[in-house]
Amino acid sequence: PVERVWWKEAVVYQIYPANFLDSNGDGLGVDTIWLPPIFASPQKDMGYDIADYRSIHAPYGTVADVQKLIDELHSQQMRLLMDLVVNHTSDEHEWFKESRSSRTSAKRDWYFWRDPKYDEQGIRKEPNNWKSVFGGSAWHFDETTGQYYLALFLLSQPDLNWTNYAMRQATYDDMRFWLDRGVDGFRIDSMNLMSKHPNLPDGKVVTDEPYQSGAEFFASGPKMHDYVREMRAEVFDNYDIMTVGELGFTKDEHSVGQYVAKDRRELNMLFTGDIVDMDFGPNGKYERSDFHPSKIRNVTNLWQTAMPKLNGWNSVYLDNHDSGRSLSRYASDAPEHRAAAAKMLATYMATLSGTLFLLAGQEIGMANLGKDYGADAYIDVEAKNHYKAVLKARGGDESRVADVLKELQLKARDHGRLPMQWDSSPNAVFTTTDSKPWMTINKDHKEWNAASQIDDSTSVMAYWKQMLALRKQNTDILVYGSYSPLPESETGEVVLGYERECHETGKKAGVLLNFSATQQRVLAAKRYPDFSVLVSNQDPNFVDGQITLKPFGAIVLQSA
Ligand code: ISL
Repeated sequence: PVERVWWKEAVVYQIYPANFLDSNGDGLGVDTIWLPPIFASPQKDMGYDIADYRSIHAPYGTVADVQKLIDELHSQQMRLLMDLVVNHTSDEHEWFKESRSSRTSAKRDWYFWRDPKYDEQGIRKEPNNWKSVFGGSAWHFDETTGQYYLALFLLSQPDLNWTNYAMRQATYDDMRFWLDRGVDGFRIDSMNLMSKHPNLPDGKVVTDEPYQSGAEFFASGPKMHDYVREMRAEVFDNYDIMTVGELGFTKDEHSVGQYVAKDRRELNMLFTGDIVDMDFGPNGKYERSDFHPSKIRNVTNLWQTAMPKLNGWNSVYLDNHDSGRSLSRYASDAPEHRAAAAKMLATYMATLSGTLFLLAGQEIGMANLGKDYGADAYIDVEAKNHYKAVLKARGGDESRVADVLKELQLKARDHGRLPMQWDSSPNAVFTTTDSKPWMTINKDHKEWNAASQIDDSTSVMAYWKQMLALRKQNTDILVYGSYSPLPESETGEVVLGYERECHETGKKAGVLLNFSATQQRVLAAKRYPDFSVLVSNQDPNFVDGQITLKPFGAIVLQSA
């Protein structure tokens, strides 16, 4: 049997700090809050560029305010998860300022500094061909000392050199600073980029662009597991906390197992990212690739079946601040389907094994910005850089980048960062000022908002509450139970079906989810002659051993 722990049963609610307001106590049934970085930062990457890990970005408050938040959450048996961004800092961090000041600085080696290379014409070149995640070279020349520094994200986010022992110790001290104040765990940003290949070799040339990914030399490098284990032994093990690593680039079963297999004493769980990448192209996020329900079937079956074998634990999520809303990408935000589709996705999440992570707004069916928003609505660096680069490559002609805008309308990080839609008032109550809010407020908030759903028993929010309550009541089946996929021959191509079973009691739940906008007949009903309907987003129809699922219909059946 699987060991029971609080963090396995947790329902985490991710709040985007720049977007939220406050809560008035109407419970959704979540018990843990994840706050992406709220620390002192120039905000070039919405706080993922930290200038001081021990102070708070002034507009958000102070360390004392966070202490109050922690204490209040604890007094309500809730918990706080923070972002731990230690692959890189801001260039305004004292460590970097000192490191950059001279070649002999005591902190020089805390970051990656390398001499330039020169081509045959004597022209200065970067130390290698690695490309930044946000475009351009990952190396930046610093006039002060005549060397380049490495920054895999923005040039203002220099990468920390984890081979340096003193840097690691200083970072562990920063972690203890928050854990000693009662923080209940960390989501570890860009976790597997901390160990790079010691020689920083050129990445394999796969495109005709000047810079190449290079990920094979900076993701899950040779020392990665030593660092995670050290972090765990020196810091994490002294507290009762949860740890979630964000895993980029390497996400095969074997590599994943190495981080989460219980006996390896590394992390509790991971975000492998493949669930948010299902409509990315092979050469990049903004390349066209249609979502098909077979993709979610494959990813779900893969990790739900693999994790128990690996003796690890799953994270269950569909949305985060780095992508478009799952509702718009994998289901439907068309007016006639939106509520059913949001409920179907809620059914999916709440009936899988793992720790749940909801992005604020999912519970009211928030969607992407509509197709009537132009490129100027997108303000995140990733979207902007990509748009500008393609526009430039196509001669600056706006009429030739319609395909790029189409991809942004699906996947830009901005959608995951839309201000919370509290009500139908002009600024959705998110802000009371008359000045322009920092970020577009989706005009669909007039109809899709919390206020209109809170007392409506048929709303998406009411359905989420029901699903989360159901999950709590059936922890033995839905959190800890085994997972078996239903064969496609019984569900059809576009319906995802699986069974969950409690190890101790043998009690079962059958889940059927229609990921299409058309009605589907499902043969799997034959399995369930004496099952009852536990929950559904439609009136279930049983006819001759078949179930008819309406567009985006969802049914959970339960054995007696
Ligand atoms: O956002 C992405 C794709 O659109 C990812 O490649 C992302 O950059 C990567 O998963 C790392 O993300 C994390 O670190 C970044 C930050 O911008 C992201 O918001 C954060 O989730 C740099 O700190």
